[in-house]
Amino acid sequence: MGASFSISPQLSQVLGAAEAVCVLTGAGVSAESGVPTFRDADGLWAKYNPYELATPQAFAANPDLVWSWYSWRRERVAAVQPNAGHVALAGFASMFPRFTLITQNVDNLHARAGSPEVHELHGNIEHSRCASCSLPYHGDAAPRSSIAQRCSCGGWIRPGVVWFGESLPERELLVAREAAANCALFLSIGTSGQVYPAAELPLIARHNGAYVVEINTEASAISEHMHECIALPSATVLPVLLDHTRALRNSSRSTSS
Ligand code: BV8
Ligand code: ZN
Repeated sequence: MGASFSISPQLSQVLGAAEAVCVLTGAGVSAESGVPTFRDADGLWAKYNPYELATPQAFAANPDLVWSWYSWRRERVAAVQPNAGHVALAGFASMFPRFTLITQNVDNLHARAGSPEVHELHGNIEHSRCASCSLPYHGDAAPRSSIAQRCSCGGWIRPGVVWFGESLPERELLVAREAAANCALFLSIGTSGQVYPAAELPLIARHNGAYVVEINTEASAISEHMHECIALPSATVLPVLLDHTRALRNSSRSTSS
C-alpha cells in the first residue's frame, strides 16, 4: 500500500454531505497505467514539441507524422489497463446525488474502468473522422496504419481529438462549466493546469463556493487556487477517498433511517 495520508476534516465533511461533486482529470490519472503524461520529464511532449504535432497546421503539413504519432499512442493505450484511480472514480459516480466526471484525456481509460458518463473535453483517441467531410472512422474502421489514410471523399482521416487552436466540443464544455459552477466539491486530479479552457474549471468551482482539492504529485499552475493539495499519486489517494466516502454516507444513511 502506498503512503498513507490523513483526510482533512473539511474534505471529510464535504465528502459526507455533498449533493453535487465534480471531477476534472488530466494525464496524471493515467500515469500509473503506464501512459506517459504530457509534461513530466519522460512525458510524450519531451519527445515531441506539442505545437509540432497536436495542431491542424502540423497535420496539414505532415499527415503521416501526426497520424503515426496517434497510431502509436492508440496502440499504447489499448495495451494498458485502467488503474485503481480510474476504478475508484467509477465507484464515486454512485456515491452522490450528482456526480460529473470531466477529462482532458483522450485515452478512453475512464470508460474502460466503468465510469458511466465521461465528458471528454479534448475528444477520444479511438475516434477518427475525415478532416474534409467529417465522416466518422471509429474503432476498427480507423486505419491502424502508420501512414495517414484518405477518406472515400479524398480528404485525410484525422484523429478525433481537439488540437491546440481548435474549439472544444460546445456541449461538453457547457456541461463542464455548469457542473463546476454548481458543485459542493471539485477535485482536480493529475493535471498541470496549463491547458485552457479546461484549467478554468477549478477556478469557476471555487468562485461559486465549492471546496476545491488538487490531487497531483507536483504543484500545478493552479495549485494556488485550491483549498488543499494532496501531493500523492491518484491511484493511492482515490481508493482511500472512496472507502471513506462510502463509510460516511452509509453510516449517515443508517442513522437517519
Ligand atoms: C481553444 C488532445 C481557442 C490532443 C489536448 C486561454 C483561453 C483559451 C485558449 C487558450 C488560452 N490560453 C492559451 C490558449 C491556447 C491553448 C492552450 O491552453 N495552450 C496552453 C498550452 C498555454 N488552448 C487551446 O488551444 C484549446 N483550444 O481554446 O481554442 C479557440 C477559441 C475560440 C474559437 C477557436 C479556438 C484546445 C486545448 C486542447 C489541446 N489538446 N489534447 C492530444 O491529446 O494529443 S491538450 C493535452 O494536454 C491533453 O489533453 C492533456 O490532458 C492536456 C493537459 O495536460 P495535463 O492533462 O495537465 O497533463 P500534464 O502532463 O501537463 O500534467 C500531468 C500532471 O499530473 C503533472 O502535473 C504531474 O505532476 C501529475 N501526475 C503525474 N503522475 C501522477 C500525477 N498526479 C497524480 N497521480 C499521478 N500518479
Ligand atoms: Zn471524407
